[in-house]
Amino acid sequence: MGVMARFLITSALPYINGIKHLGNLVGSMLPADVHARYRRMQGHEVLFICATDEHGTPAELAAAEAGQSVRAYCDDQHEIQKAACAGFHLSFDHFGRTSHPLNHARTQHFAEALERAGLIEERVTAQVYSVDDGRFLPDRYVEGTCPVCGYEDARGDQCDNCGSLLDPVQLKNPRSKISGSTNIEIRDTAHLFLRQPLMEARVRDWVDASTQWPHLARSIAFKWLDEGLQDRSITRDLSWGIKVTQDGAPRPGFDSKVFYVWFDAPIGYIGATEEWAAATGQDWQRWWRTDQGADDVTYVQFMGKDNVAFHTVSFPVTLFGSGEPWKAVDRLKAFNWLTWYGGKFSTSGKRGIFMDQALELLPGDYWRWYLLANAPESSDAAFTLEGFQSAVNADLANVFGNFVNRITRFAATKMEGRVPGGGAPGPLEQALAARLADGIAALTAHHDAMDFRKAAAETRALWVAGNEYLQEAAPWSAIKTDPERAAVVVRTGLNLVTLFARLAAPFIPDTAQRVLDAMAVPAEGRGWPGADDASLLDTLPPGHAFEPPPVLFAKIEDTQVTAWAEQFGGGG
Ligand code: B3M
Ligand code: ZN
Repeated sequence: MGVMARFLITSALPYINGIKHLGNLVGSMLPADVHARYRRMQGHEVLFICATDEHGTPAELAAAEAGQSVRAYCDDQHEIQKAACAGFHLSFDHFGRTSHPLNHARTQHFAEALERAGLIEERVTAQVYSVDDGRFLPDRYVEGTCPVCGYEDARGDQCDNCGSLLDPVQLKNPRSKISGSTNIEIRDTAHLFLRQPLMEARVRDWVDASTQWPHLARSIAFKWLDEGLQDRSITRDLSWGIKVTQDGAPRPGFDSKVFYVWFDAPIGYIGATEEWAAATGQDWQRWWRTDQGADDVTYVQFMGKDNVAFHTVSFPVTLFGSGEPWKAVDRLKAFNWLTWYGGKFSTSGKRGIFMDQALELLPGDYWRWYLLANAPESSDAAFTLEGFQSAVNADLANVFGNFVNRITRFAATKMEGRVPGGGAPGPLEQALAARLADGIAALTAHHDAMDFRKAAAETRALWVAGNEYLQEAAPWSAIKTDPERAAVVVRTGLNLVTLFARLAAPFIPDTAQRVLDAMAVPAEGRGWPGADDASLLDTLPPGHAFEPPPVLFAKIEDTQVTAWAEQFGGGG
């Protein structure tokens, strides 16, 4: 085991309103979990943090639709999302809430530090007010006629017809998207503006130095920087959210306003870590304050590409602008979109499978494998039921499941359920050992690089190599003429079972655990194997007792695909 390192891993925070679909899952939380598991298996110290993102207009509107107070709605939805994440074996150290008082306090702390640093300015601006809704309307909740092209369904922030970026007050015949009311006024209202341009040079230098980021992330960050940072309003006329303070007291004139959701959400990574510390008695500052030990932490973030700018520009403006020594992201993995047969997932359009629905059909590992093997990394990727069926039946059932089943059942009957001794490895085993060393080195490199599709492909290739070895060594024939030879092959095969389970554990953790439990592998034997481990095929010593694992995966039948296509809008 090399020197132990420390990894802080965060996934983009899922919005509170509604259970997430499989695209949200594979675009942040799931790959973050794979990486957290991988780093833990290597023996590193890992803190894996996520939370529900609970503020903003969507939460208010969803609660109203559900006939609940916003708080009651968020309380329910947080538990629903937490349960769905558990069903997919997402191993967060803490799954917090941006509505937690600790995040309120931390957000207010940052706003006041930014104000002391001269980066906050209070300004009065003209905003769209809906008299019938009794509220100011956020940009996306104003509709009307585009002043540029005349399109009548333009939104307050952008016209989808001509692409113009708009200010809601420019719309002609404005109407409320919430109620449809046209009883609209333009009213002055005060807001806090974060003077981002003053931090532009500091952020650019940091992005310049962040050479480890993938190209997609760097290009988005530079695009925003090259366009020139703007002063950004960080408060909204909403009642649900984090109250605006000044010097620790309610800010005069802001009692009907809260911080903008994208100001408090990234701070939620810190807030959720403080929740974790409060719940466990651990020290959170050694993860987030570079003056308290966080300088030796590698901070890795996972998100969809639409969140990159907020994480590489806006959030760093907050961290650096505070003038305090906060840990900023070191590595970042951004995903494109998972589509449903090339189109969008849609709750209302009944297109696509959502996390809770998936778990009603099959256990989490089935989905984990296909989503990661087909992850939308360098481009969008389509989820298809046919692709899912093929990955489950070929990779999981036929290659991995069948391998485990064949060798463990053979050994259970012919070797009394114990690892046989005797015989010495021959040329076949030497060739296999060389293949394993190369494969584990390649797989380790793919996990280090967070290349999930490549890591899944290499994991599968190793399973295939194990099947080919068994086919060629054929213990069921050897046992008739050369028991010592048969003993070598069975011993090798049983050790391959545990090795393959360890290598697959970051992807299909529940299955891996069931295999390692059945093989009675002790905890200290479940770490990430080193490519140069000489003992890869001897971790189970002769005489070691085991039970054949249960059948690991059931094949997906064509009738199921047909039924699911009907239910979830498959087939394009
Ligand atoms: N809640 C997810 C999204 O934009 C958003 C991420 C916040 S991470 C601080 O879909
Ligand atoms: Zn237009």
